[in-house]
Amino acid sequence: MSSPPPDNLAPFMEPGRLLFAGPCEFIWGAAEIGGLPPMGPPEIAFAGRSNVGKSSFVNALTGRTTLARVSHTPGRTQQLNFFALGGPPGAEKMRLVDMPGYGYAAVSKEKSNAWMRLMQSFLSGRATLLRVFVLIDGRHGPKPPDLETMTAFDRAAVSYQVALTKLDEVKPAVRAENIAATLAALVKRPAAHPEILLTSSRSGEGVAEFRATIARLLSERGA
Ligand SMILES: Nc1nc2c(ncn2[C@@H]2O[C@H](COP(=O)(O)OP(=O)(O)OP(=O)(O)O)[C@@H](O)[C@H]2O)c(=O)[nH]1
Ligand SMILES: [Mg+2]
Repeated sequence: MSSPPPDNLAPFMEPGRLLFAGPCEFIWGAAEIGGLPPMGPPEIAFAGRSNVGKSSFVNALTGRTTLARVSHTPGRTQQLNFFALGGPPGAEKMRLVDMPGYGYAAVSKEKSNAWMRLMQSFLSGRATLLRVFVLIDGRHGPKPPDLETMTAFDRAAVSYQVALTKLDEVKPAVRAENIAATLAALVKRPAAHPEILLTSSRSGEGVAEFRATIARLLSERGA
């Protein structure tokens, strides 16, 4: 938290803070492909293995504790949850989309296949989707399901950026190793953003930089 943001992010720290300073409201839950909300303002989505901390991070970004439901038990989030940010629902500046996790064996194959189809259909057919953030557990670095997901995004040309989570629990040596392994896994991935985000929703590490990254993304797309 103490190190300054990279130069290219510095101008977006304040716009990022402001974007997330206002209200953020749950607007829509989609449990099936036909149930997606009509496209509107730009969207960003959160993907990652079950229990990696997606819903917790949505809460950390928006400064809430109970906006997105969090659980010790993997498989908590069971639909695509849409949140309106930067304005009242209907006039929001953008939307955040919290998604179910992948790679959790205790969720029935049938259910997890249905979630995967739902996510694939959303991610590949959404003109208003700016970027998917792929959250990877910073305690372990990328695992096979993470690599498979990134490969699927590369093939479908879904633009994504990786963030490491739960870094409050990671000792410096392991942290350096897992950062290196993550960067190595991103080389030659055409749809991957080259920079990774280092985060913890518990300590607040990287939250301000994440907000700035989103503000920069909005400004790049002229939104
Ligand atoms: N130490 C630590 N634990 C965290 C952090 N973020 C989340 N957790 C814990 O990780 C568990 C899972 O968090 P969730 O936010 O529900 O994870 P999720 O990725 O949304 O999980 P699914 O919805 O099941 O895919 C909870 O017990 C959280 O308290 C973090 O930054 N640090
Ligand atoms: Mg969740």
